[in-house]
Formats: sequence, structure tokens, C-alpha cells
Amino acid sequence: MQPLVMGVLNVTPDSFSDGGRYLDSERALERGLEMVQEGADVVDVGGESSRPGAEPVSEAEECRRVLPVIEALAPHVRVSVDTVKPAVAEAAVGAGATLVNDISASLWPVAASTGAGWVAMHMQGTPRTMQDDPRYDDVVGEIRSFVLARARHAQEAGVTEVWVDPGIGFGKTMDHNLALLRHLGELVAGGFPVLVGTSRKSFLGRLSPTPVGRMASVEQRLAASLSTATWAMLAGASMVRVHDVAASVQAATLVGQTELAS
Ligand code: HH2
Repeated sequence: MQPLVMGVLNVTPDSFSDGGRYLDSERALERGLEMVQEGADVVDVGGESSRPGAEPVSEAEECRRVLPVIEALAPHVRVSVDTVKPAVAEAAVGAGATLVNDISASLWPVAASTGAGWVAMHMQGTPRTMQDDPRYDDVVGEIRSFVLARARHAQEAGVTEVWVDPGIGFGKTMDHNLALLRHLGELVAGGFPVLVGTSRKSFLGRLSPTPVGRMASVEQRLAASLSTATWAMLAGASMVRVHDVAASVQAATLVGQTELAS
């Protein structure tokens, strides 16, 4: 089956890639509708940045940012809410979101009580400190066990649509991220649909060819973002979370077509 594309829409002043661009609801809605035109299957609306070192925001402020955008977008496309706060997730589902994208992997009770789908993502530590010194004995095995255990738990609690996500960049070094991509098939074999988000992340800035010693800017990470998204889809990911929707939809279509070819 053709993998799905989830477009990122951050209604925040400080997200690492699109921070400040869509803080205004009108502009956020415009970008959301543009993503629909570009072929996004899901638009993921977030009101709190999770970039390394990001400051938390209050529940009221997060709701103020995301709810009007979710309400306006929901008639046009499937909407997910990117939050770690139960009250925000609940309000977002009330406003029309049908998927809770949860980087804390703890909100399954909200999904169970509202009937929404749920994404369980792995993160080591919290956004403030997660990149300080992440360590694992067996990064692939530990993350696989963690997300699959949470996913089974959610299923037992009555959540009918459960996704798992290795959490690229969330308490992971470059080597950890690459190992997770290399061995993604092991997570896919766990039996839950897999979501992967590599889009424009900083480890790609270090891989993209630029003058020695320089990081590629977020705008210079399209090729690496697309390559890693395509890698993930070929390894069996059922959805990729991306900023560059139009290009990623082309890649997803290509992957879908190659699967049909004999
Ligand atoms: N990455 C980010 C945020 N949410 N959710 C899932 N399921 N998987 C991810 O890899 C993921 C995520 C970070 O990216 P972004 O939203 O662009 O930036 P910020 O956290 O600064 O708002």
C-alpha cells in the first residue's frame, strides 16, 4: 500500500524549521490548505515546539494556538494534534482532530476515551535535556521494546488505531538515528504501522554536502529529508512526517508504484 504523508504545521514561534511562520491562525490555515492541495493525507498541528532546549508552553496558550486551526482544517483533511498534554489532546479531538500524535507515548487514555487514533513515539528524556548525552546499550532493541509495549498496552485499553514511531532526533545521536533507519524493518515487523519523522532534522544538516565544518541550513536539507523518508518507506514505514509535502508525496507515490510493479 502507498505510504501516507503527514504534513507538519507548527503554530509556534520557536519550532526549529517553521517556527514563527504560522503563528497567526490565518496563515496556518492557508499553509494547511496548501498541504491538502499538495496531497497530504494528514496535517499534524502542533502548538508547542519539542526542539532540543525548547521551553514548555501553558495548556491555555497551546489550545489558543491549535484549536482554531484544527477546527478550520478538519473539514478538508485528516488532522492530528502534536501534543503531550491530555487536556489539549482532548480539546483537539473535540475540535475535529482524529489522531493524537504523542511524543511522550503516554496519552493512550485520551485516545481510548475519545476514539481517536494514537501515535506512540519514543523519546529519551525531555526536549530540554534530551540531546545532552543520550546513551543506549542496544538502541534498536530498546526502542522497539518500548514502543511495542506501549502500543500493546493502548490496544488493551481499547485504542483501535495505534502507530509507533522511533522518535528520530529525540534523545539520539547521529549514530543512533542512522541505526534506527538501518534497522527500521525490525520495528515494522512488530506488527503496528510505523510513522517516521526525519524531515529537516539536524543530523541531516551534518550529512548534507556543504563547505567543511558548516551545517546545512534547514532550507538546505530537502534532499537528505527526501532520501531518508524514501528509505523509511521502502523499509516498510506506513507514514512519513514531513515539512516538504509536495516532494514527499511524489516519493510516496513512487514507492507505492514500485510495490505494484512485478
Ligand atoms: N518530530 C517533531 C515533532 N513531532 N512527532 C512524531 N510522531 N515523530 C517525529 O519525528 C516528530 C514529532 C520535531 O519536528 P518539528 O515539529 O518540525 O519541530 P518542533 O518540535 O521544533 O516544533
